[in-house]
Amino acid sequence: MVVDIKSLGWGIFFKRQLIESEKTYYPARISRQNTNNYILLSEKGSSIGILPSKFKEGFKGQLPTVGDWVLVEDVEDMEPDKVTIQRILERKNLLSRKEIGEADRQQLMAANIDRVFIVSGLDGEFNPRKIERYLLLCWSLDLQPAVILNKKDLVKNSKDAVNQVKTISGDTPILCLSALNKMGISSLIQYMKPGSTSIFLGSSGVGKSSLINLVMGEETFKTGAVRTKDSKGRHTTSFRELVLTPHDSVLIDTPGMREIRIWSPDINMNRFQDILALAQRCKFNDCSHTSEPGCELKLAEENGIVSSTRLNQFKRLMNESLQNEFGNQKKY
Ligand SMILES: Nc1nc2c(ncn2[C@@H]2O[C@H](COP(=O)(O)OP(=O)(O)OP(=O)(O)O)[C@@H](O)[C@H]2O)c(=O)[nH]1
Ligand SMILES: [Mg+2]
Ligand SMILES: [Zn+2]
Repeated sequence: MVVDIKSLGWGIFFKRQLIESEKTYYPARISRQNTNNYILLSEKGSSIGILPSKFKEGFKGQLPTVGDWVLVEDVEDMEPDKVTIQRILERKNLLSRKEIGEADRQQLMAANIDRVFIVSGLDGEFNPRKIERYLLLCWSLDLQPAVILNKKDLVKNSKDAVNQVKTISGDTPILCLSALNKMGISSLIQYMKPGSTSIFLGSSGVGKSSLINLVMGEETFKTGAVRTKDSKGRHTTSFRELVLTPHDSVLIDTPGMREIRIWSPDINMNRFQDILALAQRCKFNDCSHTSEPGCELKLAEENGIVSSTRLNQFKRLMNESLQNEFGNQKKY
């Protein structure tokens, strides 16, 4: 298999990082993280990447994650498809979350993402609050989301659901699809520009792998019926994996997530610059924007300049980032 590296997402941002002394290395992209090695994709096709010990003992940086570009080197006395990972190239962006169960650890999910597809079912799974949570995650990381409402075949009318999502999603594209009936798949593919990387996120059973299989034109990933009686073993996809589509773009399938927590040190408020500017004009420096006199945000809300929904989203994100700065203290 010979692969055009541009289809894998390679471009000037990464090329600029190459240096003369690393001439014998070549770039590869992390497709999958196994317990003891990585599956990589490069111009040469698929290979197995081994992490040298410099990444292990006392290593303070981050380890490679799915979507990362790494520089690798063929090692002669190794098997032909094995390479060593020498360096992680600087990332365009990083999708991570706060690990569930652990107090304060960042879990890396994927790197170098152009589009996050937030997938929800239109059936019983439909939950605007959950979609909003994913939207906040994307916005806090400056990642571009699109909402997919799948399983359209199961409902007579999807308008209400679309309208509910519209109230919380701003200018985010919303796609109503059915993986079962292959409805809307060509419009989905239009979002996957050649050389771009998209990741599918959402609860287990919403149809992430089914949709990806349709884009791939073949059964790339296992899909499965959701067991409703017990929640054990209901996850069909159990690891993140990056694949090259026949449309010269890259997709990442992920296991369904029950909960998504934002890793607060990474939060940026770019989407809420207008609200931040207004908040600076509040009468009190430590205004909580709830009931204080002279609160500019309250005023803007009353005058319809800022919608209650956006104000709420702003407060929730601020709260997440303050939790990081001041422990668990809540300001909003
Ligand atoms: N009726 C209907 N069923 C669908 C649709 N898309 C997927 N399914 C079914 O939903 C079930 C779950 O689909 P998957 O694609 O495995 O879901 P997933 O999001 O990848 O789930 P995890 O891998 O567990 O996170 C399967 O039985 C699919 O056949 C759809 O558009 N309509
Ligand atoms: Mg799956
Ligand atoms: Zn205020």
